[in-house]
Amino acid sequence: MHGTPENIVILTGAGISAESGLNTFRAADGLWEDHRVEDVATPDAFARDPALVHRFYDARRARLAEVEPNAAHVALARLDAEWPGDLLIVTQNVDDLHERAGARRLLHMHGELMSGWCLSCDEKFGWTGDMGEGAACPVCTSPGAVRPNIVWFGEMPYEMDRIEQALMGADLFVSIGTSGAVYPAAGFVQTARYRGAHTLEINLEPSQGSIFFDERRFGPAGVEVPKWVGELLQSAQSRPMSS
Ligand code: BV8
Repeated sequence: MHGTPENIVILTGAGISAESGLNTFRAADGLWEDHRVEDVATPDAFARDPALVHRFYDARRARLAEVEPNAAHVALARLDAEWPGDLLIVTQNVDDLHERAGARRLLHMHGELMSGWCLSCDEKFGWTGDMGEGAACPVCTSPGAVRPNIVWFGEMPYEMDRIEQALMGADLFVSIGTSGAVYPAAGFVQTARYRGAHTLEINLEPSQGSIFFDERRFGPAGVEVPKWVGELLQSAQSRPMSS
């Protein structure tokens, strides 16, 4: 059994938002909100049919108003508030449920539904409501140059330096609700292992990288994450104060 950790990195994926009512990416039929991923989540798709891609993201952004964070988001926000060491939640999700649960030490490596990016002036900004093709940039006012601030396939995820830094210093890496199908996120467990971190996977079923984890807990995030957070905070309370 490993000791009580100091510095924690937590990776989350669509599975942590499933119990809030948001669809995950890889339903049985491999479709995602009735679309093939390559038809809506690539720069080519956007160049080919911007209206379709805007409809896809506008629908998902509107859905956010109908859902709430679940017990897993709330438990991570509590851990974030109470953990004395370093802690970083790296989410692949583009929903705002971690923030709405109160998480602060958080970054969205694949962008956010509630954000836009102007291709004229390159500014990024908050966005609520539909975007559509003709949206005007709130910064440079040019019409029709605003795209979803989402990292599509083939695009570079955000804040990779900060993520690598956190992984280099972590002694505990926890992956929650992700299939381990998409890189570079799916490779973070390797970096953590290489640095000697203890690795824990919490998922409904084994992910594609399950064999790389020292410890695995299977079940719904809404049940397993609060349990894990409770145990971790309990063990931290009972350890001698680190000098
Ligand atoms: C990059 C935003 C390089 C979109 C997303 C071969 C060909 C082409 C490309 C590649 C290739 N090999 C590797 C690549 C790169 C590619 C990639 O990895 N492709 C895969 C498919 C092979 N990666 C990229 O393109 C990345 N960029 O590599 O750039 C580069 C380098 C230099 C300069 C420029 C560029 C960018 C990837 C980001 C793509 N964008 N999202 C949007 O959201 O609209 S990815 C999208 O899928 C999500 O963001 C998420 O990251 C990803 C994986 O989804 P998951 O979150 O894991 O969800 P999933 O449904 O898959 O799984 C859910 C899990 O939860 C399941 O395991 C399930 O069991 C579990 N679960 C369900 N319910 C519950 C639960 N668990 C607990 N409780 C529950 N209740």
